[in-house]
Amino acid sequence: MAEHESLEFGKADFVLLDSVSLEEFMANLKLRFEKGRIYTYIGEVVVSVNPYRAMNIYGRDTIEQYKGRELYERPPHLFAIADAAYKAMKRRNKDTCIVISGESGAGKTEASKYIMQYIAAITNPGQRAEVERVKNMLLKSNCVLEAFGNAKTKRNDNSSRFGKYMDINFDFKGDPIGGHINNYLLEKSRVIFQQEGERSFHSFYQVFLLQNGQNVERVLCEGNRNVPVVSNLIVLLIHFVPSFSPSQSSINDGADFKAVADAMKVIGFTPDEIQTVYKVLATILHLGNLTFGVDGDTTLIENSKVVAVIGDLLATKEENVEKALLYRTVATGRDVIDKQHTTQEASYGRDALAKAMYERMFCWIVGRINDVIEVKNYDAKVHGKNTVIGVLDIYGFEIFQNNSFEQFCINYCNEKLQQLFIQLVLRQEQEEYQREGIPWKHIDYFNNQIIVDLVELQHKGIFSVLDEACMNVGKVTDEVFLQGLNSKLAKHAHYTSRKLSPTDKSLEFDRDFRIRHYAGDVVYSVVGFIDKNKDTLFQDFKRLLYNSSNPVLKMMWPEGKLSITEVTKRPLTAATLFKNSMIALVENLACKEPYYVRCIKPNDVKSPLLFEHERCRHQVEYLGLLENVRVRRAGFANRQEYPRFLQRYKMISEFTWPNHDLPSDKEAVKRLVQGCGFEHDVAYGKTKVFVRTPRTLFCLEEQRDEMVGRIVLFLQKVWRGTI
Ligand code: AD9
Ligand code: MG
Repeated sequence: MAEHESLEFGKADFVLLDSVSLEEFMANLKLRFEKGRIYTYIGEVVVSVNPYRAMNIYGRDTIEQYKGRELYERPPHLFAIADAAYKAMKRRNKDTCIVISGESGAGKTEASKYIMQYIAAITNPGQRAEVERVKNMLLKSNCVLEAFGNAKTKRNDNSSRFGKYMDINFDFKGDPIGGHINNYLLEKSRVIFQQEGERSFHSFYQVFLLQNGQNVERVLCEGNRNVPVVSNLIVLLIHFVPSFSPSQSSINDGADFKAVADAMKVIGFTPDEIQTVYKVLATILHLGNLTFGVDGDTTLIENSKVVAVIGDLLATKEENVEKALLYRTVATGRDVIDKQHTTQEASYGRDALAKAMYERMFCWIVGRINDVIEVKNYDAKVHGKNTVIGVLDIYGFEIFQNNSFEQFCINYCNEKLQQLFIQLVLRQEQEEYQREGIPWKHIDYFNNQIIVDLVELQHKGIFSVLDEACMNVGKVTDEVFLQGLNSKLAKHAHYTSRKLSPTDKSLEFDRDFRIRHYAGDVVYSVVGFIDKNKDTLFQDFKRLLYNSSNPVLKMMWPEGKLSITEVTKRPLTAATLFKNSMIALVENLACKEPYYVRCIKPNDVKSPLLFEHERCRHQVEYLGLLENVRVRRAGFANRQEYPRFLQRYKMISEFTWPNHDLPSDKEAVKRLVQGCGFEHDVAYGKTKVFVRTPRTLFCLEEQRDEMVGRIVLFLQKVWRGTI
């Protein structure tokens, strides 16, 4: 229970509600939001409502208030959860993780940054230079990754278009000594196409920034101090980024550009590397302007000047670029021939190249950051185990007008995280009470495993059906994939399509299917699923980039080294890669001690004033927050095996110190607890003692500290011979 907060702000912990009902929950959430209290606990889970305004609650003074304190000593805050994860790691030498979830725009990325800032602020009291360097890198990496991996969507002006899991490694003193970032499936289709009202990745606008109201043609034609590489370009129309218009009010591309350039320098990107990044961005924009035509039987590039510019940017010959765009090298038996593309194939290749260059560059940037932040010179034998706090900030559940393969993957990822929450918070907890024989009335919740299975199950799941469709030789269409789904999933309660529900006019024949997700219904259009899953990039492009005389670019494309006859293996599909990475992520999180932040988006218009009841209620329901309160309320904050409990607290009771003569440790613990007067707050399981409220544990800790102090004093006196 959080103290130091007046009741006029509502209940700081939902566990303290007079009765657990949706109405009471919502009333408390709303009251707190309106009073500017954006955080509320459910035990150790933080529920956060996006305030959509700057809050004066993240400064140095607030950090000091939370440092080293117990969760319930201060009003609810992200800092308290960060501190709890940090303390658990330090005290018990355990890896912990903070999982931040919620839909798009709910405030996950902001939360992850505050958590990192807090950890940076409370560590390294000794001001060791190497630790300061690591902290600085970790913080600076955010700004770079956001520039290249975030974009404005309809839901969020700074929407993460990739998933991010960051490990922060600590030494035995509890100071950060390094880290590692895993990135998940960047939404690269955004490079070539954005829905109306959305933008491409911030990086494009930052680099070709629109300072002083200059428009992009002028920037690109006349050059820009910051972007010398594009100074000789002639670009009249930018197809890939049609929304290349003055910055959005909430986004300051000019200022962000400076911050990113500075961060890249601090992280250690060399001038050549930074130039190459700009060149890749410029290449992508130029690719967008390439058009193809035919002359008799020959496919040709209509605006060949652009090819010359691309050749320059990629440090390769113009004719090599042209050949890679118009031909495909194929091996037929022992012969190798150049097969000319149709205009359609050439356009496909151009788009695939643009997407792949961006994605590869993004992964390369993450790799470079990892090079710099990885743990160095740490010998566990000498310094003890190095422990980890993982912070997960991934794209939130999203529903757009038009939902495609990317939304499907993003929403599947959110299903996986919800499943993890269910397993760790709702299910395991209840199972343990039953196992231990603690009287317990089962609390029902919706288990979304059925939807996770619908997507990922071998042979039967949607990913499998998609992969099967992609394996077929000959012309495989998205409709064939949809037919496959219809035949395999006709009876599934969470799947439907127009064929299966002919009267449902919201679904188009041969195009749409609908999934009933834990967070709501989403209609996906199958258009593009096959292509995006196959994710084909002609080998010719890989060779083109590998053979560039720009060493940085070459490094990004090592597989271009292989000749056509050496490339035999069919690469894994995008769906399989994503599924495998999600399964690995969940396994990784499950073996750490988890802390949760559950973010709620109060309205769809980014208003600091509006608490849209229906929108919020829906989120509270699908996040399972009410069930969380019920389990928590009926449950126990802490549990320990009897011998361990005894070991820690035996000095506070005359019955157990220094040893007890009771028939079992369980009996001894009972005696100890009775002696302290905590009987009402404790239950005894088969192997463990369960403590209901954290306050009891806190009192036990205080008494222990006092006794340990007295014992030490006593021993000192004995040694000095004064006793
Ligand atoms: V997405 O799934 O990446 O599309 P997020 O990450 O959940 O989404 P984000 O953290 O980017 O959302 O928050 C969206 C916007 O809400 C931010 O750009 C801020 O303008 C605003 N926000 C979020 N949290 C806070 C906060 N604690 N204080 C002030 C906030 N503003
Ligand atoms: Mg985000």
